[in-house]
Amino acid sequence: RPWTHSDSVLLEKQQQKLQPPSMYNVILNNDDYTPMEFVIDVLQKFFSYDIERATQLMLTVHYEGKAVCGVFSADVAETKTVQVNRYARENEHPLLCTLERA
Ligand code: TYC
Repeated sequence: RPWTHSDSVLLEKQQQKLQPPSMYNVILNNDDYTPMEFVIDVLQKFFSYDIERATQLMLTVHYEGKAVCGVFSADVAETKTVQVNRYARENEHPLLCTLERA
């Protein structure tokens, strides 16, 4: 049977399945009001940092304006971002977590 356009569409779909998922940077952004202790707590709670690394990363955000706190697949990155922003709002802090394509 001759090779058709829909054959090449199918082949392309098959090949896409073999590609690794696109990855996303989860970014923590500085602000003037969120307590340092709260940011350290967030990094331990949602990103499994130990207290030393959490403190170091919090200070990087504080002095540099932002930092990548993790690189995850789209689903995980989106979930973590929503969870962090919800937790910050519940505790009435302006802390902002955002996403960017890695
Ligand atoms: N800049 C904040 C302060 O001085 C601390 C802070 C750090 C806030 C990191 C947000 O993502 C952040 N209390």
